[in-house]
Amino acid sequence: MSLPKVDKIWMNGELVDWDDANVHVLTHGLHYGSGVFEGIRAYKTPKGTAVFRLTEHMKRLHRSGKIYAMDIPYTVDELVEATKLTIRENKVDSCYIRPLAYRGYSEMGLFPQRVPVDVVVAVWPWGTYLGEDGIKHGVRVRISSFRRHEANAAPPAAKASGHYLNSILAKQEVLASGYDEAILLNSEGYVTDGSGENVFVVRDGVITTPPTSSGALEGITRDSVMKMAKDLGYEVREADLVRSDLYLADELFFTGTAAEIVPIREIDDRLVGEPGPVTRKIQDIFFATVHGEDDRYASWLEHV
Ligand code: PPE
Repeated sequence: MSLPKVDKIWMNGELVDWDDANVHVLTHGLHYGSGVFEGIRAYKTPKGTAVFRLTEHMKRLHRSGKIYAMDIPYTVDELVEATKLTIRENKVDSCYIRPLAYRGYSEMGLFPQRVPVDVVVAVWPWGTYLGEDGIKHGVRVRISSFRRHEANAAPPAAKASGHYLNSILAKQEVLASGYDEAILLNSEGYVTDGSGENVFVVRDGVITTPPTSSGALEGITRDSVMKMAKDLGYEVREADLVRSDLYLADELFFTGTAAEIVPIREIDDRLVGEPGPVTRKIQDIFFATVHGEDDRYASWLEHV
């Protein structure tokens, strides 16, 4: 997927031309993955463009930085304003938003505390990550042979650039065999999440998702879906799941900012089937919310 260009990227407090938003090849983050990032979406609503849970995402960016003892030189509020400015300036009414804070250029080596932290916020129009057909009919998923990195190796609670090498291994592996997405188990064999999505299981009307202690990211879509599902009257649990819990599910779906709400129609060559009623209800309420057509969660929309 090539990047659709817009005009400007916010870089360390200034809007610079898209083509000038470059870094030196000796940037620390490029060598060691020493960065933390976010993925956020803005949607067109009847009241103008709104960013879904923008403040929550910027808080998570700060939490990711804290885990790596990396002070982000802009407050959550400043990053919120920078994002709104970048969206307005580029005149996009819906877009994906990628804030990134990374160790910049000054020194090499594994003690980065003196290396400055650079911050960028880029936006671009980006269709749903796993495709429109995936949203409608579901995706084919395989459990990767690569395990999720554990909390005492690289804490999955940090959405850190270097961590995504693990997801890349998993995704490359399953795409090479013709599947659409990977799910990773942790070293104990419990389900964590997808390469870039949280996972939910529906069985006998009960909705379950792995706890963050499994190694699953504390997803903001995950949190939103848990709240919505409870409000719809479903019992929602956070519990450890093994792979056969996926095989025996009535319904399975992914949640994530880039992917949105994606049904899983096949897992390890076992049929789950066309998206079921619970998944459909969650999709309906989620898409209505982000498009400003359902006022119940209007406080999650931050207008630009
Ligand atoms: N797990 C992982 C590993 C993950 O990367 C994401 C987001 C999620 C769960 C869902 O979290 P949330 O977006 O807060 O609901 N992945 C981001 C980056 C994806 C990418 O491939 O790049 C995203 O969806 O923006």
